[in-house]
Amino acid sequence: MTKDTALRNHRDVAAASPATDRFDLAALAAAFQADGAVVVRGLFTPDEVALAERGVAANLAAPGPFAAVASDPSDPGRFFEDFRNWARIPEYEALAKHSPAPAVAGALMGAATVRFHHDHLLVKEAATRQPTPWHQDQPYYNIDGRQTCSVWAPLDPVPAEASLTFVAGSHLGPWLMPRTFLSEEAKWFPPGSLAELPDIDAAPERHRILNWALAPGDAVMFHMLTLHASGGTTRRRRALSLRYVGDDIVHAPRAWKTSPDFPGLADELPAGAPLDHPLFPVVWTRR
Ligand SMILES: O=C(O)CCC(=O)C(=O)O
Repeated sequence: MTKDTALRNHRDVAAASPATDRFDLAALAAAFQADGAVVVRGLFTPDEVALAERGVAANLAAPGPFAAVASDPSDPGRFFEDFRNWARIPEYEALAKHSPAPAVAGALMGAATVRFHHDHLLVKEAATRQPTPWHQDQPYYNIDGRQTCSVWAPLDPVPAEASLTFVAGSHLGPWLMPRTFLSEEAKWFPPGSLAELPDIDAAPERHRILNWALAPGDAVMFHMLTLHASGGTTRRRRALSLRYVGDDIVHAPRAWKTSPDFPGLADELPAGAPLDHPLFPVVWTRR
C-alpha cells in the first residue's frame, strides 16, 4: 500500500468514529497519574490492528538501520527489536498520527500539545526465553521532562505472564541506572550517577505490581519512568510501542548513543530546546 493510500484509508476510519468518546479519559488519567501505567481496552479498532499488522510485516521484511536482536543466539526463540521506522512505514505513521493513541496520551499526560517521539517494534518469537529485564525507558532516551507516555500494543493475545508488568508509582521515584538488556552492563551514565534498580523479583510483595492479560486492540499506556519488565513467551508475541511526549519535554543530547539513536540531531537541536523538529511531529493539540 502506498503512503498516501494508507493515510487516506485510515483517516476515513478515524473520521467514522470520534477518536476518544468511547474512553473514560478522566478515570484513565487519574490512574495513569497515580500509578504510572494503565490498561486501555480497545484503544485500537480491528481496522487499526490490521493496519499495525501490515506495518509490522513490512518492518520485519525490511528491518531498519536501528534493528537489533535482544536475545542470545542460544535462545530457542528470538527477541527482535526495531526503532524509528514511521517515516518509511506509512502504516506506523497513520497509527501514530491518526489513531486515538495521541489524543488519549495527551489526556493522560495532561498535555496541551503532543509530539510523537518514536515507534519501537518488539517481537518475541514462539519459545523465546529472553525476559525483558526490569527497567525505566527514559534513561535510555534523549529527553528530559515529565510529560511522557508510551503505548504498548500487542498484535497477538498476550497472557499475563508474557505481558508487561509494572511497579505502580515508580514513575514518581528517581531515575535508575539503565543497563543493556542482554549482558546487563551499565554502559552509559557514569557509575554512581544514578541509583541501582531494587531487586523487585526478590521481594515482589514490597511493591504494588500491575499486570494485565491483553487482546489485540488493547494497550498499556505508561510513563517513561515507570519500572516495567516482561517474561519470555511460549507463543509468538508481536508488539508495537508508540512513544509520545508532552509540553515540558526538551532535548537532552547524551555523550553516548541513545536507544534509539538520533544521529546528528545534537547539531540541529541544542540541549534544553523543545523538540521542535520534523523528527518529532506534533500529532495532537488540545482544543
Ligand atoms: O515488549 C517487551 O517485552 C518490552 C517492552 C518495553 O519495555 C517497552 O515498550 O518499553
